[in-house]
Amino acid sequence: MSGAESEREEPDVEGVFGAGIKRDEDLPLLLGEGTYTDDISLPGMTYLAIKRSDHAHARIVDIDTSEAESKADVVAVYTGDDVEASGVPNTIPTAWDLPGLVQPQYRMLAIDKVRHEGDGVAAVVAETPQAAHEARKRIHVEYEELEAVTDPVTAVERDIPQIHEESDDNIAFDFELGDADAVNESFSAADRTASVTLRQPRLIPNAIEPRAAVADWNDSTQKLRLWMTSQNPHLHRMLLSAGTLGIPENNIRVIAPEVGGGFGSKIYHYPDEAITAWCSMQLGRPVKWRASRSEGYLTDCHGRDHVTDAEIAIDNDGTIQGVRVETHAGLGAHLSQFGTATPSYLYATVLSGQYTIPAIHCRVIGAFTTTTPVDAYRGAGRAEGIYVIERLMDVAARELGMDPTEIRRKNLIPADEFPYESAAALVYDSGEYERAMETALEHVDYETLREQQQTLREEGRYLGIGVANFIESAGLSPSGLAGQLGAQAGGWESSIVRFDSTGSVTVLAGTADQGQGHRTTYAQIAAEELGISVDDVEVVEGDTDRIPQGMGTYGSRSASVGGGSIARGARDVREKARRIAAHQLEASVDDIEFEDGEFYVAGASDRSLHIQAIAHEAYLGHDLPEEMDPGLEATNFYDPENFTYPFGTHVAVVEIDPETGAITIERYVAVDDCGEIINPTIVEGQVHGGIAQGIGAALYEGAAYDEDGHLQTRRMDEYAVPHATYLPDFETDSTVTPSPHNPIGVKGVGESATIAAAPAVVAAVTDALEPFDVDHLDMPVTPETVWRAMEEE
Ligand code: MCN
Repeated sequence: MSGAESEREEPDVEGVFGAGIKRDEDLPLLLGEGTYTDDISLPGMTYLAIKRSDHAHARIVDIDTSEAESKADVVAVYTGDDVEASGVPNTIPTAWDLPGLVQPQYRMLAIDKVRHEGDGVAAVVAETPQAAHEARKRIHVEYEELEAVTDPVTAVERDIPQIHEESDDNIAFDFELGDADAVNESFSAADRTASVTLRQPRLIPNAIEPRAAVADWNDSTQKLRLWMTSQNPHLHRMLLSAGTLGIPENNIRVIAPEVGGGFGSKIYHYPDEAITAWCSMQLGRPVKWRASRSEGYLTDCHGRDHVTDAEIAIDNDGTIQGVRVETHAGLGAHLSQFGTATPSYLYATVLSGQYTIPAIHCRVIGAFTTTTPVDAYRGAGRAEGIYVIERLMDVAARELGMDPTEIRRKNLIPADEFPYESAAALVYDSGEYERAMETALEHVDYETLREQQQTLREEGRYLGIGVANFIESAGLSPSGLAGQLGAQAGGWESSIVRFDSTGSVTVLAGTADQGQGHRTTYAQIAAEELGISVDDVEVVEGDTDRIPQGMGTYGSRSASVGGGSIARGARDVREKARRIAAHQLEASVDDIEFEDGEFYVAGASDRSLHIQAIAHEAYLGHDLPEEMDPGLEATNFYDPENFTYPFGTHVAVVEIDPETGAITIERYVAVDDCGEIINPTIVEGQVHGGIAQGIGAALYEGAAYDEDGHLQTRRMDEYAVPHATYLPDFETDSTVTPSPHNPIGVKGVGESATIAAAPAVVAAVTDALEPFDVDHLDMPVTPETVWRAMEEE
């Protein structure tokens, strides 16, 4: 990556902060030496298969388990009634409350009704996986079928089947943010308005490793060990403890070994991992469960599922006066942990995007449907919100006959207005939006490209240029604010930075990697702060018995919140070491300077001690300052004062084949600003993956249900995950605008490119179709939809 220079001083030790070093984690993974949950093998292991509903909505009349129980090697078969009778709390709790939220009980196995295809109705445990799968087929469930409803708008209309007793209109919440009166006034006062109705289809996460769990309950110690594919082992420990199994937290050890991707889907506390643990508790034997790919498609939380009416009020010179948004958000059959927060606070609060918009109002109706639960998927909430405002910018430009970059440029929040409080209630930390946008436009030589577009149009060729400006709100915080908004968990992160007596360092981090490269970047942070080599730092994540506390990895929070905690902990360690150095060098603490790991007396560089030698002294404990305890480590809890706000501009250039509607992405330019960059190679990898997922949403992906609520896209050959061959070369660049409140100036990056790519690509396609008067096409924009739009002109 090239781009604007960082204001940060060049790192003084090779391979630390800012260096694009190779990922430390890759070699064992490439050699097949990684240990994933399914690799865990324990003596006496049994295997669990979950009988799932093949109806979207039905009353359970009877479950006959006798034939399954009689099969060879079957250890036990359990139904929802058995779980209920065991006396455990049996609730899969939500982690985010909203005013007036309807919260029906979500159990480990259904007992009265099934509410989506894939709802668990029985669990069979056997000596072998084959026996468990065979026996599952011998569980006979009698259903009384009920009507299904898969669309969030239809779901809340009258005379539609009621999914939960607790909600007679299928509405879980009716959320509002912003000032409706101010927006009404802005619409009356503005010269013009423009509007768009858009659908953001359901996306199915496609982590390489399906979800899995291995539970081992020890009856004599009353302790549970649970290996699982988790993005947040401590959160899983907390949710399993009180709400679901009724075991004290300190009797549960959750271990997330290597995790092969998550994209949000492994944040959640699902019934499946919980029932694995419950079965182990019943049997006193280890139990393993592993989802098949199709089982994952039916049960991993989906993303998006929004239907939105959006309007913008603008003056003739392009000045935005107001934005009004109403969204029906499909929540699926049950409330997933952040299923309430994602379409409300994570969505409505970013509707100002990069622009000064005086008045914003957003209403979100959260609707139960008889489908797989919906929760955060890469970019969650922010992706949906930025898509809305960027589509509005394009339709407004069309309405005014302005260039899409001109209306954007006119309304950008100026660099000198930060911190900037938007009308959607967020205070952005820092930004230089124009710099990123102009950098991206220079890369594509925008003016020349527009001229080329005209020339090609005259030849009957349709080039389209799409520009998307985005912000991200990464690292939900501070905890107090999150709590006021309904969060049932904190926004902090925790770590321990520990020297051992031989001078190597262990970082115990509360986040949990699924491919992001934490072991490398965290080592870079600690090495930078302590003046040692990255090779001397070991990073440990994903085990609640080794790492005392943590909140996990999601919302692009690990670098800023987790990394911030590590930097602060390392600084505390360095300060303790400085006091030991002062004592041993017989100088005042204020006279001790630090460089490249060496403490020396100011003006006398021959009197020095290396931090790794001091670590040895700290554990010897023979000669420490009075009243200082031995050891050299620090525990840190870091609760940031605000989110960080990454931003950038992505430009997509497409060509449409007028004969077939086929879309070719000719160029894709991404300029991202994630503050200080810890590792540019890893950041570029994150941007590449993010663009691929954004293009996937724009052009290929989308879960489809039939009218009976059966998932039609239930296999990889039915759900179009973007292949590398579908994607162009990505041209990436960066600008660096540090976050002023983060200890290391970083902002998140993990979701940025997904947020930007979908609106950039859709904008490019609609731009290509301008001669056909097409303002908007819903995702996924396929050759068929393009062709039809051209034909209908
Ligand atoms: N980084 C950096 N400099 C910065 C910011 C980040 O070097 N200024 C590095 C970080 O240290 C980290 C990586 O980039 O190694 C991503 O950091 P961050 O943006 O903090 O995101 P998280 O680590 O919290 O990861 C979560 C984010 C999310 S929310 C999804 S979804 C997603 C994503 O990461 N899922 C992924 N990227 C993924 N990448 C892989 N391979 N697999 C997933 O499941």
